[in-house]
Amino acid sequence: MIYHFLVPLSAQLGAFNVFRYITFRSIYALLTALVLTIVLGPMLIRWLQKIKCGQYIREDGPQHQCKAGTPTMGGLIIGMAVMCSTLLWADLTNIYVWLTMFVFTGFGVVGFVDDYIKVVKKRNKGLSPAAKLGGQLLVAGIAVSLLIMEPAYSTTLSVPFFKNINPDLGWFYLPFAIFVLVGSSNGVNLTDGLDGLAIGPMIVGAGCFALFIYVAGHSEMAGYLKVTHVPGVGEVTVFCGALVGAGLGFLWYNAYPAQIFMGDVGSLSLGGVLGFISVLAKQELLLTIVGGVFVFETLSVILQVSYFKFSGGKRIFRMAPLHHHFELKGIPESKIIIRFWILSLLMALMALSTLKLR
Ligand code: 57M
Repeated sequence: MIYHFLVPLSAQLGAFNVFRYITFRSIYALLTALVLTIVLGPMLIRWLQKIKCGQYIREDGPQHQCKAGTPTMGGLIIGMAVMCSTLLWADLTNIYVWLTMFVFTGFGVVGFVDDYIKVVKKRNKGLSPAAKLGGQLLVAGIAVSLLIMEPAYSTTLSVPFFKNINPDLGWFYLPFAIFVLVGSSNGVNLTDGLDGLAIGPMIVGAGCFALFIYVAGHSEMAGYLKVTHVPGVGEVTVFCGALVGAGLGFLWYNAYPAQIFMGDVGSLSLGGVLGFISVLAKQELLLTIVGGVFVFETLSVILQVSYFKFSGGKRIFRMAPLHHHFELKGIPESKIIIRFWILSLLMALMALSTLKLR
C-alpha cells in the first residue's frame, strides 16, 4: 500500500522514486516484519499462555519434558508479520505476489486447523494424515494451476550446473510442482523438533531465494547469468524480505531455550511457501540444495521407516528424524541446532555458486 500511495507522488517529488525499487522495498519489508514480530511476540506468548495453548510433549524419545507447556502456534505471528509487511511494501497489482500470499495462507490454514485440534481442543492426534495431505494438495493444486496458466510462466525445468538442459515438462509440470510444495511443507514440519532448528535454515533459504527470484525477474541479470527469465516475478523478493525479517524476529523468541514454538501453522506455511518460491524462481531442483537440511531430515525418516518395516523392527538411526538421533547420542541440543545452521549456510552458498558454475 505504501508503494501504491507513494510512487504516484514521485511526479511531484523525485525522492519518492526510491519506492519503485524492489531492493529498497525488500529491505524495508524485512525491517517491518522484524520489528512487528519482536514487538508483538511477547504479547502473543502471554496470550497463548493465558488461553493455555501449551505444547504436549511425547514421553518416548529424547527428553523434552522440561519444554512441556511452552506456547505453540507462534507461526501466527510470523504469518501476521509477513502478510502485513508484504501488503505494505509490495506492488499489489502483481499476480505472483498474490499467489505467494495464497500459498502461505492456505498451508497456514491447514496447519492452524491441525494445531487447533491438538492444542486448543486437547486431542493429541490433530488432523488425520489424510486430511492434512488433502488440504496441502488442494492449496498447492490451485496455486500451481493458476500459475501455469500465466502466459509469462513456462513449464520448463532448470537443472543446476547445466545451463543448456531445460526440458519442458508440459502438463506433467503440474503434479511435479505440487510435489515440490507439499514435500517442502512436510520437510520443514519434520525438521521443527528442536529450538530454532527449522526457522534458522528457513531464514537462510528465504534469503537465498530472494536473490534467485530477483535475478529471475530481471531480464538483463537473468540473461547474463543464463537463468530462466520470468517477467514480473522479481516483485516476490519483497515477500522473501518479509519472510527473512519475520523469521529473524521469531528466532528471537524461539532460540534455545525457546519461549514459543511455531506449531504446524508455522512449519506447514513456511515450507509450502519456500517450495512455491523455488517454483516461481524456476529453481525447483535447486531447492534440494538450498533446503538441504530439510531434505536430510526427510530422507532420514523415509530410510528409517522403510528399514523398520522391511527388517521387522530394526533401525538405521537411533531415532528419526535425524536430530533425534544426535540427541540420543548425547550431543547437547544447542550444539545440534548450530551445526545444522552451519550446514544450511554451506548448502545455500553451494546453491548460490550454481549461478556461476554452469
Ligand atoms: C511433528 N513435532 C515435534 C511444535 C512444532 C513419521 C515420523 C517421523 C513423524 C514425526 C513427527 O510427528 N513429526 C512432525 C514434529 C514437536 O513440535 C511441535 O510440532 C510443531 C511442528 N509440527 O512447532 O509445536 C516437539 O518438538 C520439540 N520442539 C522443540 N523446539 C521447537 O522449536 O523442542 C519443537 C519446536 C515439541 C518439542 O519437544 O513437543 C515432535 O518432535 O514431536 N515423529 C517423530 O518425530 C517421532 N519419531 C519417531 O517416532 N521415529 C521412529 C520412526 C520409526 C518413525 C523411530 O525413529 O523409531 C518422535 N517425536 C517425538 N518423540 N517428539 C518420537 C519421539
